[in-house]
Amino acid sequence: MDDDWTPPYAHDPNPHPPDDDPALVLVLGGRRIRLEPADLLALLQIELADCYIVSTGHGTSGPFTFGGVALAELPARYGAGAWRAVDVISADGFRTRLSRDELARFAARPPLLAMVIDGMAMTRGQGLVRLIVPQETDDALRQVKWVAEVRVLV
Ligand SMILES: Nc1nc2c(c(=O)[nH]1)N[C@H]1C(S)=C(S)[C@@H](COP(=O)(O)O)O[C@H]1N2
Ligand SMILES: [Mo]
Repeated sequence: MDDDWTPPYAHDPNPHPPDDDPALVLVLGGRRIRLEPADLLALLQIELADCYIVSTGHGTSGPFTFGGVALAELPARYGAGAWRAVDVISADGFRTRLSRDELARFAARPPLLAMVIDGMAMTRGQGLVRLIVPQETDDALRQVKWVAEVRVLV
């Protein structure tokens, strides 16, 4: 596995999108695959009801129903073999890591790359494309807005 970084987290959520480009790059086995929201919308869509964003700074929002692609779908779909974890990194340098074991344990409510919120297309301001990890209920450090890179680690 790559460097096991300590996330540069401050509980100081950024309300402003760093740029206008909602595409993300899937980094997998030496390849860099650019995926637009439309590419993700062409894959199997999953809906997760009763999701909350729990900010330790400005309170809890929700419940929301998020729609999108299961994060665990991407390594399989794009031909990763023995992958061990996925790093999800935003355009403003926020990030989280989900291990393959965690994603398997969470499969009943799979962490999503979300593009829909309460039946509406998510706006860039709302986080498009946003990682939603429904199992995280004590803070929102894994609810990464503006996903710019998904890096598959072997
Ligand atoms: N890209 C990015 N995602 C982020 C953050 C951030 O600063 N940048 N802050 C996190 C934190 S600490 C919180 S509390 C929530 C805030 O989500 P909200 O803007 O939907 O309330 O986003 C999380 N995701
Ligand atoms: Mo937060």
